[in-house]
Amino acid sequence: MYFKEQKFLVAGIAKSGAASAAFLLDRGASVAVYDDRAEGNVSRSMEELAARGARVVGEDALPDAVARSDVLVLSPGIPIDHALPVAFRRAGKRIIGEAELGCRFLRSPVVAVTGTNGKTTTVTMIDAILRAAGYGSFVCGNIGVPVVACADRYGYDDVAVMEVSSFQLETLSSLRPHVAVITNIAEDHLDRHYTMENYIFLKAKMLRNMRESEFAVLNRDDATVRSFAQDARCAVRFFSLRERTEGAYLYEGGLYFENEKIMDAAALPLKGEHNIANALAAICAAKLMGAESGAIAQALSAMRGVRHRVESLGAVNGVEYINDSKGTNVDATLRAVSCMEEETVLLLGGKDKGYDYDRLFANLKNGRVVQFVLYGENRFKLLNSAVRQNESRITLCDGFDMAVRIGAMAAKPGQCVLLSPASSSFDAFSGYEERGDRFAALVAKMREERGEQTEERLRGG
Ligand code: UMA
Repeated sequence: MYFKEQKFLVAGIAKSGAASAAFLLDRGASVAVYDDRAEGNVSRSMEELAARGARVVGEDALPDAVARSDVLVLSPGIPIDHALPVAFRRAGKRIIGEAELGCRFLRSPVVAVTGTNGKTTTVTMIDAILRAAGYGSFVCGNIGVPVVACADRYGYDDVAVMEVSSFQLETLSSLRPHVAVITNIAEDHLDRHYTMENYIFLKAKMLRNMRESEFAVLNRDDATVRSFAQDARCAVRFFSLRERTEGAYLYEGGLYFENEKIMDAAALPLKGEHNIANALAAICAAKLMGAESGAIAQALSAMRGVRHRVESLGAVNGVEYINDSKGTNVDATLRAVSCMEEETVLLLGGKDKGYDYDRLFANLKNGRVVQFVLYGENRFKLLNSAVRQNESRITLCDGFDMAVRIGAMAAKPGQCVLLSPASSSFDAFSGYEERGDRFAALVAKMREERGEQTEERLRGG
């Protein structure tokens, strides 16, 4: 990539775009920056980049910017059918994602993790294991750290544990991990990718550049993920909760890697069957990277939950509040509910991603959920599904704060209020983190109103 001879337009100036623009400016490239919503933090970032030599482009100047630029660097949050990439494609010009730019310059070997659910937990587990085993491991990608921001910071002796989303895979072609993990595939992001075929195609893209000396770690219990083995040109290992397989598996309560017992499943602090699957995926990846079994057991036994993923916020008035703001699809919410030991009031809603919520209500019919509080932009779609499933334990409201208050009123001491919305947050928040933080702030306010002390409890996600 010839930085000084090409003109770059960077679109979407949040974390990814700001890091991409800074990376390019550092190399003396000509950089223009654009965002559909140039306000707040975004406009502050744009000002900082302008002070370093970037040209800030407004909507009116976009056609001219497209004509003057050679390469569009796209943030993962901007869909590939947005008018700007479409204009670039029409003009026969290149489009790359932030992760693509990062992967072209990242020197460290990569352990990449994709899938619908469990990515962040699995990445966190692999990183913890590798660090316990003495590797210079770091996390990057969809977990909140742009890949491009790591390119200069880490070297050949480090290991990048990269969370890769389907959004990033749209514009990613140079990724060639040493180990690639695919956790599972369920319905997600259909508002962006339109069909399951497109979504599965993107997930499969992660293995495309891999060859004999590299390893795919696939979920054997997931038919779609298992089928990726057929076309893989790299070596394949599996992980399974159900059968002894070539790779990592659960057998008589133990977590095994190819006939060697690594630890008891009961020693995992993170609860739920899905977390055993995440741990098996992590064990398999770590073993293929050469980690010692002792380091694996030690790191997994010390694992704490991931923020916004079935995270206990403690109790107020005898009701425990659980933040699973990261539960943005139906499967994630079903997994979160499966972790609940008490009767649960479930807060559901936000921006629809094209889901079939009938499946959600059908699966929760005879479980621990005692009340559903539906809120947000998609509340009527949720309500229609609930009615179709003869679900009557429902309260409907508009905003998020009201939903939390209603949840608190509905729950009795000894029960839980679980925020696991099965929807994205973008109807009212900048992301799931902001929504989870708002939930935590509202719980803290209720605690303060009652004059109670904080009581943290580990639950794990
Ligand atoms: N924007 C536009 N036009 C649009 C859409 C967005 O101009 O049509 C602008 C917004 O105004 C905003 C910027 O683009 O300023 C947002 O870009 P972004 O959404 O890519 O935000 P980043 O902060 O760069 O975060 C991205 C990932 N976000 C998304 O994929 C939506 C983060 O994943 C990731 O952690 C970060 O890069 C670092 O790699 C978040 C996520 O929600 C956690 N991911 C999805 C998920 O996990 O389900 C895929």
